[in-house]
Parts: sequence; C-alpha cells; structure tokens
Amino acid sequence: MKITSAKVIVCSPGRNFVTLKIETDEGIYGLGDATLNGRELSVASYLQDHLIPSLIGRDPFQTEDIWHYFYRGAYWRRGPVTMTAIAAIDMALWDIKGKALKVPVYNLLGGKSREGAVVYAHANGVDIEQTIDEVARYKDLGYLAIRAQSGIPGLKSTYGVPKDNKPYEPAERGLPSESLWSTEKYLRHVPKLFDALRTRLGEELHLLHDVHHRLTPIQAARLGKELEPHHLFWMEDPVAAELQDGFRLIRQHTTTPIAVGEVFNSIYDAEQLIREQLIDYIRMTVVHAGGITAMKKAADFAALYHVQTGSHGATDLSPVAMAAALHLDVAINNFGIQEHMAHNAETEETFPHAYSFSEGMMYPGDTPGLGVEIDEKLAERFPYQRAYLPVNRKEDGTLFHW
Ligand code: CS2
Ligand code: MG
Repeated sequence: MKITSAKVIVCSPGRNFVTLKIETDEGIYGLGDATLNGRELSVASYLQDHLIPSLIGRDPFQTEDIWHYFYRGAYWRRGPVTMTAIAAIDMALWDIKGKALKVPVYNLLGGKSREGAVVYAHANGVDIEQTIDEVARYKDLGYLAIRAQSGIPGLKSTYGVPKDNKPYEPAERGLPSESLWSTEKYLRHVPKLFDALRTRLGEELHLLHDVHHRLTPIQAARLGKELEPHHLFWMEDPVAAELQDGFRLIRQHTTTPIAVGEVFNSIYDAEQLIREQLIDYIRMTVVHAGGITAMKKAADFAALYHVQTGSHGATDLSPVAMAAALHLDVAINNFGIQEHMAHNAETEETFPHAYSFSEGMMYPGDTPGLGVEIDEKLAERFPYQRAYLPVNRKEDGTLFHW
C-alpha cells in the first residue's frame, strides 16, 4: 500500500479545527487531528508546506519509521507545532492500518484492557452555589468524576468560568482578551469551594480541580495541603511546569494527587516528573505529544513509576483526537481517566464518530480504524476564523500565566 496524497482541512464549526486526511492507492484513507488552539494555521502550514511532500509514496504501515523520519529528520526537534503535525500524520496512519486490517485501533495496541474509559466532565459556576448546582447536574447525567471551577470573589473573570452560561472553552475570535488575576484571592477561595462541595455532595464523587499553571511551588503546596481533607482525584497544573524540579517542593508537603502535561509535547517534558514520581497522572494527549505511537511509549514509561494517564480532552481537541485517545485509553494498563468536554452540535455533525458516552464512561466503538469521519462538504460551510486564547495579568499589570 502506498500513500498517494494528503490534504489539510481547516474548519470552524463553532471553533477552529485542523484535520489531516491521508489517501492511499488502495482507496483507504486515514484522519488525524492537527489542532493547536490559537496557532492552528502554523500546524496547517507545517504539514502542507513541509511534511506532506515527503509523505507521498511511503508505506502507511510504517508508523514507527515515519514517526522518526519526521521527528529526527526535521533536525529542529520537539515543540507544539512540530509535534502536533507529527501527531496528525501518526493518527491518520493508525487509522489506515486499522481499516486495512479490518480491526479497531485498540486491537493493534494490545487489545481491550477494559470495556470503557471513565471520563470527567467540566462543571463551573460564577460562585460556590452555582458551581455546586453544576457539579450536581453532571452527577445526575451519570458522570463519576467532575472538575469544579468557580468564580473568585473580587475577580471579574477567571479560568474555567464563562461570562455567560455556555460551556467554557476559549479561544476568542479577534485579538486576545486580557483578564486580571489575584493568587491571594484564589487561594482564599478554593478550599471553601471544595469544603462546600463535599458537605453538599458527599465523599464518593471524584472531584478534580485545574489550577491552570498559576501558583508557585510553595503556594501549590499550601493549596494541596488545605485540600487534603476533601480527597481530590487530582489538582491539575499547579505550577508552570517548565521547572520539573519545582514539583519536589509540592510533593514534600501534600498528598493531594497531581496531574500535569496537557501542554507537554514530548516525554522529555515529563521525564523527571515521572521518574521521580512527582506527579500521579500524565495529561499529555495524542494530538499534541506526537500521536498514538508517542503516547503509547509515554504511557509505558509512566507505568514503570506508578503514574497513570489522564489525557487532555477539552473541546479544542477535535473528535478525531478524542477517537484516537479512547482507543489508547481502553488498551493501556495504566489508564487513569479521560477528560471529556462534549463538542457542540455543529462539530458533532461535521465529525461523525463511533465513540459514545454512557453512565460516566466513554467507549471507542468497534469500527475498523479510529471510527471517526469528517463531512468535508459541511466543513466547508464553517470557514476558519482566527481566534486566540486569553492573556492573563496580575492585578498590578504584570503579565502572568493564563
Ligand atoms: C484546560 C483546557 O481542559 C483543561 O484542562 O486546561 O481548557 C485548556 O485551557 C485548553 O485546552 C487550552 O486550549
Ligand atoms: Mg488543564
């Protein structure tokens, strides 16, 4: 079998997505997600201007060789744009392989270790009361794990809480909006949020929280300690994670489990965190960390150190990425949890898929390949519109982490 062509489809059914479609001489094609929220066209160009020309003519079954060809062959290694482009090719090749062999991709990754993947939802509210109501609503929808984010008294806006009642998932069209942040106000508020959640909803429900990179290690240690009585499933992205050493300080002070990695694009971003067991869940995802080939290796490395997966799955990852993630999720032994934010109706219509949600779990389906399609005609009706993630500043104007 030979690759005969490949094309990049950029569309915006409510938000921007970049999809790679690789065609072969046997009429079988594969899809890969190449979406990098806020920098979509960089990946589209990296694929069409740099990678696709040397993809033509290759054997799509050679996932390992092709991965290294584009990783080492670029000379300039790693980075979100590069690794998202490689990820899209890798996902599409696994899709082709599964279709050609007439098996769902999970059967090429070791087969099912479980029927379904437990997922967590995003609940948010402008204040504690509204957040409790939202968590209760998702609990009633059958979710076993729910992330809770609430507005912070004294701050006009904050990560994870929409201004209106829509699901929260920037990127905003037009230039980046700017928000103001106060760590002090945040640290005073979050323990009260989880105290109220546990008091009202009990101990059983898995509760998660995303700090979104905004504390220093000692502040994260304080928050982790204060949240210990509430037994969170995890505290996510407590600090900006370039300094892997910084997590040693957090670990010394708290047993609250830590999840990191949605912004990582290579196992080297997490190697020390995993080897020193400074984290409990690795959040790297198939679309930004080099695809299924790379994620399987990262998961196997993490398994050596008691670290489980907890892959990113916000709505800026397309249904193609969700499909690929679920095949990996049901196959690997050290699966922890999968993030799940339901896509909007236009996205669901543009990307028909075999995966499904039921009673807190997601199932990849048994279609050969990844089990996801793109309706190209419909995609054309949703043209790309440049959009950005917000920018965050401290109240004194200092540029901070968003
Ligand atoms: C968040 C995301 O899902 C998460 O855990 O961190 O909402 C993240 O902010 C977006 O995916 C960024 O594009
Ligand atoms: Mg996050």
